Amino acid sequence: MAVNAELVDTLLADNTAGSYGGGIYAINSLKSWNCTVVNNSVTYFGGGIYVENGSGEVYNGIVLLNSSNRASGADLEKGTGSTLYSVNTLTSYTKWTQATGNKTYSPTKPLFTDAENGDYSLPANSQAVDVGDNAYVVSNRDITGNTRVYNSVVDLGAYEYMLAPKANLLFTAPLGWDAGVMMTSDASATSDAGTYKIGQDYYVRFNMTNASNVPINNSFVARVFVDDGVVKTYSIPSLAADASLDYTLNLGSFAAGAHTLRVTVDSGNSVDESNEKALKNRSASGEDLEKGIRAMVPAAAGYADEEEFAALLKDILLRAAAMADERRAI
Ligand SMILES: [Ca+2]
Repeated sequence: MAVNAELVDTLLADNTAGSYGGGIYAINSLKSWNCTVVNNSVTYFGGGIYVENGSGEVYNGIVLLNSSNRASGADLEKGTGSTLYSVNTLTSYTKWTQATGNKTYSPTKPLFTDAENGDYSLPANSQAVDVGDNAYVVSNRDITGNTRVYNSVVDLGAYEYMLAPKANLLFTAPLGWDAGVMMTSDASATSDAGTYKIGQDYYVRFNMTNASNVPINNSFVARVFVDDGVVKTYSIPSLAADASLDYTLNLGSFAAGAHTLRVTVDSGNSVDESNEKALKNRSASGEDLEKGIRAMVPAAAGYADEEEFAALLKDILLRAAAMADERRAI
């Protein structure tokens, strides 16, 4: 019982009262946003809600299946001089002073997950999902702490339906790194090497993150490929929510020429990821979460790097030109 009540994201269910208001008894005014008032009972007035002497306002609510010993008093009732307003509320009540966008309860359509056992959350196919009015959303969380609003339109009642969250595997840059996957000739480097040298060891460093609040409890593998051959397979038994793993692998030295490095994770589809489809579509094979890096090793063995090689070429050409000039002079 309250003199003036304001309720948000509240479940009032399975209560009983004597004379007034099985779920809510407001002596003066009542304002409620996203409240579920169900299966309450009263002996006389207002099985769900009773507003005695003021205005009762119900926004995006569910008010139904309440009962009274008096047939007319099941869901809502008001005292003389009180008013009852509702916006986008799922109810069987029809005597509102003013109602906008109310939804008619259908007992043959799904509504709650398991009302018999006290679970008044909403299944995906509930008649209360995505039918509210976002103009009357006053909280960014529902009764369980889930996001309000999910899927663009607010649901009715205390619970917002949302798909079960999934794990989300990503290559992410660790603190201080400039990429989630990089190739370098320095095992301690934090950025991709700009120049590659003959006869030098190369390292691949990568970091994968479970960028979700759902732990991965099944094992999966990450593989490193050089020129499409597997050079290392990492078996990862699990990955906690928000957890990251860093790997550094010495690939040894490369022969002169172009080489392709590829790192994949979960190519066996053992993790059900929320972003899997998007990442798969981006990948070359259509199957792996992957990131490819092309490493160019200078073609002329014996010269330290591309810049040195280019300078040498320029020098050779200048000398050749000078020799040609000398010959013409003779
Ligand atoms: Ca929704």
